[in-house]
Amino acid sequence: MDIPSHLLEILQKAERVAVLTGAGVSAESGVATFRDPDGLWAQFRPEELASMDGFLTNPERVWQWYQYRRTVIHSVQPNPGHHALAQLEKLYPEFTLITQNVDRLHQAAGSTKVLELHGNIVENYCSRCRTPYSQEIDTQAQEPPRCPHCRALIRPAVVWFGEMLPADVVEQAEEAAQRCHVFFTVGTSAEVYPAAALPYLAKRCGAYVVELNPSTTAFSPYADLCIHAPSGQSLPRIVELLKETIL
Ligand code: BJW
Ligand code: ZN
Repeated sequence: MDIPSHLLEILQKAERVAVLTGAGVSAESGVATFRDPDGLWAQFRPEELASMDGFLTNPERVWQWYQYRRTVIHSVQPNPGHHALAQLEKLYPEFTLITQNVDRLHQAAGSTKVLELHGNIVENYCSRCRTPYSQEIDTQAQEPPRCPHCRALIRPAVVWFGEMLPADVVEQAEEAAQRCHVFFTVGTSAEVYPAAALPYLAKRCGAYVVELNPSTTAFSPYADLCIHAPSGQSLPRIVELLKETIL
């Protein structure tokens, strides 16, 4: 895998770096992506499992799907890509890690500040009164519990299709995209908005935008540089070379 020397020169000079990650970053940990041929949406219908309509139509089915994914996520570890991003954070005075992932593997790898655009799969909240229920739910339960305050169904703390993303998180992500000198878009198909708009925003605001993905995406034609390799390989190599040039 070739890491062009001009990328290292740009990274050496940069003071502000932002990174957007997607499901591909966790693929090498054994977490399925969504839109790859072996991804979750090849097996399951997104509108049935990742929407409020789907949840209200069949709460048990949706709850069991999330319980299954929770057991997968509890059994996996961060991979070299996650660890490299945790190291990259330490090299810059201003570093922003924005993720669409709900698996918390960035935090497990040691990233200290992670902007979670699509929430997380660990916690829950009441679908009516929005009372948060953080990790107090029995992961073996086969149907969603009811909120003790209002008796409505408790749901996973993820963002489903048609739902607004947390406004404060989006605001911080957009600010980072606007301010950064280098923006990485890593392991995402760049198809789901508003997250997919961030690399375009960064580019419009003058950042050098690098895509790390084994495949071509909707954003690839607009990237300044595409490195077609698994992020568990490209990210550690970039960090290794950067450390060599800085020291
Ligand atoms: C590797 C690799 C390796 C493999 N290394 N890489 C029409 C046009 C525009 C927008 C819309 C539209 N119709 C509706 C919308 C809005 C909608 C949307 O964008 N839909 C598009 C699909 C068209 N967005 C929303 O609804 C969002 N809310 C919103 O817009 O609110 C305003 C609004 C309100 C009311 C009405 C309309 C608008 C919410 C989006 C929520 C997304 N939720 C999910 C599920 C989260 C919970 C859960 O996990 O169950 O988030 S969907 C799913 O997709 C998940 C992901 O975070 C998200 C993005 O996927 P990601 O991460 O990119 O994964 P993949 O699988 O797509 O790609 C993996 C990539 O990895 C691939 O490129 C591989 O090549 C690569 N890869 N191995 C590196 N080893
Ligand atoms: Zn409630």
